[in-house]
Amino acid sequence: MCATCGCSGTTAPHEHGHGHTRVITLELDVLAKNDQLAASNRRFFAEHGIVALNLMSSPGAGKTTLLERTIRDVGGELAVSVVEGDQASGLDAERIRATGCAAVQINTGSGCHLDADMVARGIRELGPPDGSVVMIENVGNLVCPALFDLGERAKVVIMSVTEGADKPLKYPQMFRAADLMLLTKVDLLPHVDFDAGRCTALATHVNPGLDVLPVSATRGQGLAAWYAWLRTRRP
Ligand SMILES: Nc1nc2c(ncn2[C@@H]2O[C@H](COP(=O)(O)OP(=O)(O)O)[C@@H](O)[C@H]2O)c(=O)[nH]1
Ligand SMILES: [Mg+2]
Ligand SMILES: [Zn+2]
Repeated sequence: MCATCGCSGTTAPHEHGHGHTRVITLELDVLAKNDQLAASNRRFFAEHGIVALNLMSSPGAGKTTLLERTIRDVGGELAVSVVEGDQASGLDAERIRATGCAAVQINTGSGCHLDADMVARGIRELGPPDGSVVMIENVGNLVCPALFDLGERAKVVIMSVTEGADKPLKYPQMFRAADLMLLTKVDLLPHVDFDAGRCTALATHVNPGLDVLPVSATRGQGLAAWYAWLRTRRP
């Protein structure tokens, strides 16, 4: 936001004649500082043989449901713990703890993404064991979580079939940043107007290196492939 007049920084030049150079510089500073802290997180994870994954999606796409199911299915094989990010409440961490898995909740208040410093603090509180998997559930938002490196091994975007097949074109930064797209809620495909082939084609158009796996966290469809992908990332 423009510090002088409070505009978004994208409006046409104003009468008071100031530019927006300072705003842009500040944003770059924030990202540069975040990148330093993310590098420190990445070193910590590497030293301890920990695989951290950054799970991102719109609100309600099914991140927590997927985590609950994943922990139930492969928690005996992979030591999993969870960092939960939401603006408010401890609801998701409670859902994860109900599976018997350790979880810490980070509340971002008015913030709309997790940053590397929040994750560092969450990890200190969580104390994940060496050789384990840390799932980081980001704040539900398809925009700025894509910009903030957390020091993770891989970024996973969870896209549900109720969101509209055009989202990879509208939010390309997210789909470009991701290593894997889980196309979830495929159990609902018979009931919604959603072209899964088009969505996959658009996602791989913006990111030709993107892996795509169709899954249903509630019915179990495709989960074996997700667990196989997870095992290839294990320490
Ligand atoms: N039909 C169906 N519903 C799902 C699936 N995964 C999640 N949901 C539902 O979607 C809603 C939001 O899920 P949640 O995991 O809280 O989403 P989050 O905000 O991304 O963590 C809940 O009502 C879930 O039961 C799925 O695979 N199939
Ligand atoms: Mg959630
Ligand atoms: Zn944000």
